[in-house]
Amino acid sequence: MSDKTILLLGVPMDSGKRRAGCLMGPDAYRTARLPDALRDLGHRVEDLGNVAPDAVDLPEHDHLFALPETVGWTQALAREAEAAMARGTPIFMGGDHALSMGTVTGVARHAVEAGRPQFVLWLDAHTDFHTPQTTGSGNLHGTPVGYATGRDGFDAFPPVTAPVRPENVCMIGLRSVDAAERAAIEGTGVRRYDMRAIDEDGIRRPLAAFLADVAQAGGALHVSLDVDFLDPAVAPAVGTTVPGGATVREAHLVMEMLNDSGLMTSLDLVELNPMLDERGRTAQLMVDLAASAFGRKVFDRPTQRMY
Ligand code: 6HN
Ligand code: MN
Ligand code: MN
Ligand code: MN
Repeated sequence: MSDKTILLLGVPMDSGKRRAGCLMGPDAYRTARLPDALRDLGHRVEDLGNVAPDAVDLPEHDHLFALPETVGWTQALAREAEAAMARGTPIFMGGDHALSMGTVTGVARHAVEAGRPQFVLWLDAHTDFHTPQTTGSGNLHGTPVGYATGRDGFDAFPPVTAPVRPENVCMIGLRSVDAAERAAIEGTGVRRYDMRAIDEDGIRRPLAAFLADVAQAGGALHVSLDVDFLDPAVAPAVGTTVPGGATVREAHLVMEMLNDSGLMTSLDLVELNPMLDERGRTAQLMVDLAASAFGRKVFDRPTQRMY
């Protein structure tokens, strides 16, 4: 039993794409008893309620969906995320993946002030590496990694004062990458493991190597878990399903290794769309995965794994 202070922040954000429903995510996590699951593990849990977007004075954009609202969320979330880091381990209950524009840049600001490098583990079918110029869909949930790593073209958004080094980003679960994203990401040091890599070598090895680097650097580690990281057969409640995703056990192993490592400093749970769920099974699976990340296990392991 450990005794972390976990801060739950609801982010009822739906502006990152056209299909509505993610705004119900925070209440689905509460209904699926995420707070109790974490308390049962011995942690102090504070539900800080829901964040609201700042009002910003910007016109709507022809191509980008809900740009002003997304900028307002980014500004508010960066502030809330930075503040939460001083008090505990925040879990951002989304909300769509555009929320990570705010959460990642906010936690990175805190890390830089504390003199620690920020690392990001991106668990997703997608790289979300677009910019407002390259996105074909105009859906800004496809851009948060581009923004947080300091790519050009986000002029309408708050300036990124603490960009995350691409070398410090590790993506696992990839299986749907647009041509413009692929071209851009191939020139960077972003570590990317597609599903073929997982099929061939398993999920443990790349994650262990990344965690070893985070530990060695004394880094802060933000984890962003997109529901579509999981196979749609086990996690149907997401608008961007892509077949061939992670299994229930692969996902739990990632979370269990994160807990063993003691390295995770903040967590996003994103893209849950309760409108698309089946009897709450996806919400429940996400709660169970979060519980694994905070210490739920079947049996204790006699020795800590070496990273
Ligand atoms: N997500 N690459 C596609 C787009 O519209 O830019 C899909 C983005 C998915 C976003 O995974 O959070
Ligand atoms: Mn995503
Ligand atoms: Mn600060
Ligand atoms: Mn995705």
